[in-house]
Amino acid sequence: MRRSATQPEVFPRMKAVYSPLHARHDGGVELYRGRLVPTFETPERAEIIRAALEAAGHELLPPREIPESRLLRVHEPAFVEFLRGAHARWQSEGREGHVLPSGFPARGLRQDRRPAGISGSLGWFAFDASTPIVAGTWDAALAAARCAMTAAALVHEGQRAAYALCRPPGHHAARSTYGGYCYLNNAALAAQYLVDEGRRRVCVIDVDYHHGNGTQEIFWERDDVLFVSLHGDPETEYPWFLGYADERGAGRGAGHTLNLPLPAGSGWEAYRAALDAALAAIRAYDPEALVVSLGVDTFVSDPISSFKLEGRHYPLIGALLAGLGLPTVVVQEGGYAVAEIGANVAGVLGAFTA
Ligand code: OKP
Ligand code: ZN
Repeated sequence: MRRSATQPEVFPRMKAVYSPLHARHDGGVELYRGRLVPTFETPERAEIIRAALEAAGHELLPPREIPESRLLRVHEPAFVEFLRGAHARWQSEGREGHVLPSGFPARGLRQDRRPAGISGSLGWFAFDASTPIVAGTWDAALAAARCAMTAAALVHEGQRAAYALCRPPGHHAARSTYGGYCYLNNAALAAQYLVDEGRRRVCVIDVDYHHGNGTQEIFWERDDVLFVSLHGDPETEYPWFLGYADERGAGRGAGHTLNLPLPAGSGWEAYRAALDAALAAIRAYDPEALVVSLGVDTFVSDPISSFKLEGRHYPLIGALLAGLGLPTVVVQEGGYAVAEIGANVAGVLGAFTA
């Protein structure tokens, strides 16, 4: 679309919140199919998305210095303190190697006390071994959370939509657990920000390939946030232990969680039908704002996922989401087919400026 100085901006650019601090989270390994491999969640991902957004004419801006106290609207203080200090503590106890947990409080083990030492603490707060903590992890996670909350602030202040280029992602992180490459729940923080600023019903729709177990847990007993998720069936797909169709919320939140698992290998037709069901549930809830957990690991050649969406489907997803006509915060989650990640994200966002 060509513009000149004399022409009005008919196709306004989208505000996209980005921080270079994401790059401090790098160099980790994850346990993947029995091997320690370099993590799939790399700094390159965010830089490729940034380049694609710039090429598409979106406006990049830095996150605001949102007070850290906002984190505690979603996360437990002890969890935040642990994340902030975990790497320094690991080092001060003279350990080498990567900061990964190696034991977890499974059934039959005590759930009522956190061990004092660093290894027990890691197993207490983590739920998998795919989520390393390096020296810069806290700085990056905090910056990502601020990107999400800044995008929420922009939307609250009147932007029709805003995008947060969050890295590390967030939707697997719960009130006091981390995993799945996620430390702080960026999308939940954005939704909570909108609630705290007075939006009465907020919906989080999670279109990442993996179930957003952390977001679901955070809002499980609440009726002021509707959580809707399309994802690979946890019978076979990560995170395996949450995301089944019979999970509908509890207490006041009963009926305010909707899971739409799809078999691994699903293509656009099945995906589109599930998305239509999600959109109908959202319209029935009549929210005042929408948060999209945007993972593009639904792409056919994603290295760790098994849906078969193609590049041309992302603008269609964007158009369907934009068609809700809601003030919308789009928060970056997964997507590991690095060569196509920028085009796929830009494909979704383009629908919000058209
Ligand atoms: C993060 B996000 C499967 C191993 C899965 C963790 C995947 C985290 C995905 N064999 N490892 O939702 O994109
Ligand atoms: Zn994912």
